Amino acid sequence: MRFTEAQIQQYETEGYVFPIDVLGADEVAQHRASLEAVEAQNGGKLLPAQRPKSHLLFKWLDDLIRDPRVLDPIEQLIGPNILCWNTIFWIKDAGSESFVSWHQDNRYWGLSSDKVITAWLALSPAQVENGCMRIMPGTHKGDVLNHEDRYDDANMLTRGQEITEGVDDARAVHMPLQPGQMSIHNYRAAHASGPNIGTDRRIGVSMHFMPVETEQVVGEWDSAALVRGQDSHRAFEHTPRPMRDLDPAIFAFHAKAAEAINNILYEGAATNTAKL
Ligand SMILES: O=C(O)CCC(=O)C(=O)O
Repeated sequence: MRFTEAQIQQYETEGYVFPIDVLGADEVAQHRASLEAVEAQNGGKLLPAQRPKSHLLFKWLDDLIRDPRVLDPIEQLIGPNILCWNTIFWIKDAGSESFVSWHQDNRYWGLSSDKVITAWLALSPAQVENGCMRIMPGTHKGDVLNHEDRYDDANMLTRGQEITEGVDDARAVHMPLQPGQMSIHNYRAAHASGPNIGTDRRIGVSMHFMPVETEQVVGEWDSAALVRGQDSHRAFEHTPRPMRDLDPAIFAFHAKAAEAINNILYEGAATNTAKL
């Protein structure tokens, strides 16, 4: 899939594009089953430490971040040499109050580039009633807005960080997706999502892509997968590839990489509530 000129223009001016067809129904079913098999080993939920850098835990996800159906449109926006910094699951069970407050990711990720793109792929329906993402058009072009740490247990963000002013809910755009579709947004764009009052789980996985010239300016050590092209910059250690789901050969690398991200996300916070 390649973006049309109109989609590229939409991304530049509004900061997002959706929906983009990526996976067929069989692939969605297989990936969801793989995820739910790991959840079943832990009583029905991923462990907190299994949410970040999850391409090191799920082989299909490590393949997906290199899949031309995902990368071809990303390359049109950020060029041919691409790193995937992180992959995170965002799961809201049916009836769950979990939500995501309005935030901009460039405030927290310690990445030097303005070009970082989040691709958010749905493994179940992500509709308004089960808490699909909402985005504030154009906020990727402005300043970083003021955020406050609110530490709400139902908030899926590390510190419950929330933009205190500059967001007008009436202008927000919902980004509903069918299973197998993805949205993309610039990580500077303010986004949020509500609770799941639907009857199915809302399962999404986000993949964060950036040009190889990007640097980590908060953490001393960080890692990323080289998913396309060459990395002449080598600012991030390249992540090893799992041979299968939960490949024990790279458990230690995953633990180190997840902890590094956790420390970056909590930098300057009063409390680190993650249980890695
Ligand atoms: O899944 C959600 O509702 C929010 C995801 C998010 O904040 C992100 O991918 O950056």
